[in-house]
Amino acid sequence: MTRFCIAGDGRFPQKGVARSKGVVVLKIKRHIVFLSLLLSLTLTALGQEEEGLLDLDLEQLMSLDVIQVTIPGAHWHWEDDWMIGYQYVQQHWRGHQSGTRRLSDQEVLKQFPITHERMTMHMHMLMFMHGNSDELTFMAMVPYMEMDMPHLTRQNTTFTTRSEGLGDIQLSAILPVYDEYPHRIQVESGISIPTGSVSVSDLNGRPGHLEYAMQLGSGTFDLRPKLTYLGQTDKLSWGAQARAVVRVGKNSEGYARGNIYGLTTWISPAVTKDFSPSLRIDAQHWGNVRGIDTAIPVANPAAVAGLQGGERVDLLLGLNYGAGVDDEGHGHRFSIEGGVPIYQNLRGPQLRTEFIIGGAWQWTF
Ligand SMILES: [Cu+2]
Repeated sequence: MTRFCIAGDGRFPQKGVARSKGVVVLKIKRHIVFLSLLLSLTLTALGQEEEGLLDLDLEQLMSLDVIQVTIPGAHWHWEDDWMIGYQYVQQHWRGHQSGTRRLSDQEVLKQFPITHERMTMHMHMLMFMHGNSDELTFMAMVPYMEMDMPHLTRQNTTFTTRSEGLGDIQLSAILPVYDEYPHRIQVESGISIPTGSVSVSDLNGRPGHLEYAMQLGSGTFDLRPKLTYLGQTDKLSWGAQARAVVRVGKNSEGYARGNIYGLTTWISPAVTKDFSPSLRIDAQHWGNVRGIDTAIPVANPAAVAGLQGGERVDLLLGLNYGAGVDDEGHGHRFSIEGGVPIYQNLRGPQLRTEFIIGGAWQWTF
């Protein structure tokens, strides 16, 4: 029986190739260079596609493997397959923006007694997947968060707040709804459980709760539906995913984080059987906080419920590698991905994203 694991970004046209999406810290002008490079790689791959396919028999085609490792759950598993994985994501914010306009620290300090110079988030996530049957895959994700925020006051003094701990555990069911070479479509029905704290105070003992973005979870049960399209030939994989995070009700502190609506699309030419770079664009809109946590001191913009929403488009570059993945899709996959925003529009003053970088490992057996 042929098996394969279609993963996240659907990058790999070849079985056993792990894909990674990576975004690298780049200056905006360099995006054009990378886009051109990816485009030429893609065109080359497309040009070779027809000939390449002739080299494969039907059995091989069926076992081609689409894996976008850095997009959790962008694949399904076949009956009795297991997968464990680990993903690390680091996001950096630096400086403020209001709408699309950048603000200096001094401009923010005219409105608030305190501003943030930057923020850093590290997310470590354990992933588990199991093919209950060919028609149903279960997934669980357990995140561990670490965040810090250096502050600058009008008196020109600085201090840093930190938070760390378990985030919101996510559970989902993935259902393949279409599988005709070279296209696949899957629906994911997910939920997150409010296991992450929403009453985190500063580890250094400052009074009150930390700002909304520094809390470890949403505090609400969140619906997390996704619709994923995956495409793959032996030379190229591509895909798109629509996602939403919808908060149900309000949390114990009297608010709900804004809903999130995102759309991502990617393309990944196979350079060798096991290696492929990837280019991904991710667009998202997130709403303001609904309600107010009155335990958060309103001394800086990140403490204001109405200054949390925004839109952002990120450009991400990745590298994907599959280590000894066999015909059944079993084996180890690695990927790294990094990116920068190419557009941000923020209900500000709000911290602006500077870059995102991360990596993932998945083992299917
Ligand atoms: Cu998996």
